[in-house]
Amino acid sequence: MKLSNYLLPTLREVPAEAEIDSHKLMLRAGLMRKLASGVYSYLPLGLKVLKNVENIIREEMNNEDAVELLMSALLPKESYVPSGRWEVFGPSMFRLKDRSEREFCLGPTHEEIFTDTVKNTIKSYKQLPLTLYQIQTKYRDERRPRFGVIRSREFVMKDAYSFDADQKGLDVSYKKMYDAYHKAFDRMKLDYIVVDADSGAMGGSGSQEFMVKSDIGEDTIAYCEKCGYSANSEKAVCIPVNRACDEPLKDYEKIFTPNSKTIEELTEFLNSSPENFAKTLIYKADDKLVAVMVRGDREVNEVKLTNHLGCIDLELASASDVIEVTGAQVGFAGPIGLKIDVIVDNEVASMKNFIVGANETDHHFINVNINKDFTPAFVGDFRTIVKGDECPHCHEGKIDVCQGIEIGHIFKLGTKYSEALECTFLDENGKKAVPIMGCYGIGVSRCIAAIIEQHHDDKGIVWPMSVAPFHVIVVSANAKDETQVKIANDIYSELKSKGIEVLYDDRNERAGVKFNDADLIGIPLRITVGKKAGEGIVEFKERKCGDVIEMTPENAIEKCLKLISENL
Ligand code: 9G3
Repeated sequence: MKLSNYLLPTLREVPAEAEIDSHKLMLRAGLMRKLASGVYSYLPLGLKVLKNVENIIREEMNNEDAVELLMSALLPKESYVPSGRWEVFGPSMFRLKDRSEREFCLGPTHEEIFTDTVKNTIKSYKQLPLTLYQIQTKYRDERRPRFGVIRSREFVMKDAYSFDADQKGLDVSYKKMYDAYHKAFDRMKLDYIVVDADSGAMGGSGSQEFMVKSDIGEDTIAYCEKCGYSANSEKAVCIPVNRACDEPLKDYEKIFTPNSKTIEELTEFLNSSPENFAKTLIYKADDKLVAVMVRGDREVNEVKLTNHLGCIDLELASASDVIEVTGAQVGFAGPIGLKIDVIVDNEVASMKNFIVGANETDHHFINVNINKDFTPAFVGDFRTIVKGDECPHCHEGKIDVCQGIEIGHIFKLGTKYSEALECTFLDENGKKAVPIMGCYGIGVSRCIAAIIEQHHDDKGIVWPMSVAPFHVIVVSANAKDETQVKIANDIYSELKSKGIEVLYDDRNERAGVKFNDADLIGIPLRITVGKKAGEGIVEFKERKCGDVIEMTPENAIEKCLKLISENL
């Protein structure tokens, strides 16, 4: 490809909204352009990378006997009604009507569609196991799109769905997908870890996330260096720190705590510490108010709470709701005298003589004790794991945490969707049975951003050979020098004839501009045809190490072929 008739609008500066390196670089290197909030157009270079990432995934999926198809992205409401998800997804689902007022959505995920397809095509156990997949654009109206394609409202996903006759079969299908993901992400040169994850509304018997370690990752990963345990902090089990001193239980008493709304203000006023305080947060679960108590220095884990309550929507109650249910301003809620359920974290259940809000503005109770002074509706693990916690797996190591970007998520679904859609097959005894399902997602466009996050420097992107939009860039230092242009053209043609993806920067630009652009767009190998071209000397440079080596054009071509075949 010759740059003089390509579309590569590189930028020096990017909009301030681009906060993270990959977002800035995808704009600066001319891979994409924003069309609307969370909506991006792929320009030629970005599309080439997208296709390379897709093909790696496609090869590894096919390698594990998965079968590719392509479903519609325009889906009728009727498809989502049997599973109840037409309502569940609420404002996140893009909904529209056709000219006859029939309701549709832009597909956010396709469990129902694939299950319905299998329902209408698979009749016998002999046709199982079957894993189907697609690589397709998904639509989710994210409340807060950010970080470019990492959290966009339109994105490319590989979504696969496995159908087995029994649990054992699912375990085999799941393991095949697990292996395919490892191979695909390894080929993309991603540094990732697999963590136990929450299955959330998906149900099923468990799921795992493939997380790319990154400080800008929205997910928090809890891991144990000692035993290798790793889990999304949404799911990680917390071992309660029992400070159960054997001091005698005292009687609680009300104290005046003017304007001590926050833990800091309260502990300072009472000259105490957060561990002696149990905070009470009022939540609205769907349309029911519930109180949740965790130790003063802990955070409520809303995923664990949602799973326990089985609610669809969970959010902190509004100030007016809090005032109504506690009779006090926000910041003074407590368990004593509340008319709503009080759910208590395990740690609070072992605390003695602790401090709680008095459900009266500017007042707290001290020396409160669970079961003596209030009865919880439920006691369980409702806090979020923190660095330094005891490892819930080996109970010897200490938990550490890091941030991650989720690039893959695989689920053992079970029969939730096959039952909901009455998808059946005849088993070997001729009896009707329901397929056991798994589902497996990869954020394809998100992988591009993750690769850039992990493969860039201060000059720009440093593409791994396996996903690079071009393997070699040929630069003629002076487009007006006939000798240089001829030699550059010959090298370009020779590489092309050998099937190499080569970009020829034949623009009438200063050499410096060309070198900066070559570094910015991150092509792995560069051949510069400059002053010494007439002497049969060109410059060879690998993007990732930066050394410039002089050699003959023939040797430069040989070196490219060798490095490409070694690194693909
Ligand atoms: C929706 C909307 C948002 C969603 C979903 C559906 C997340 C939704 C979970 C999954 C599970 C798996 C198949 C591939 C692997 C992941 N956000 N999820 O289902 F309608 Cl608006 O997507 N789906």
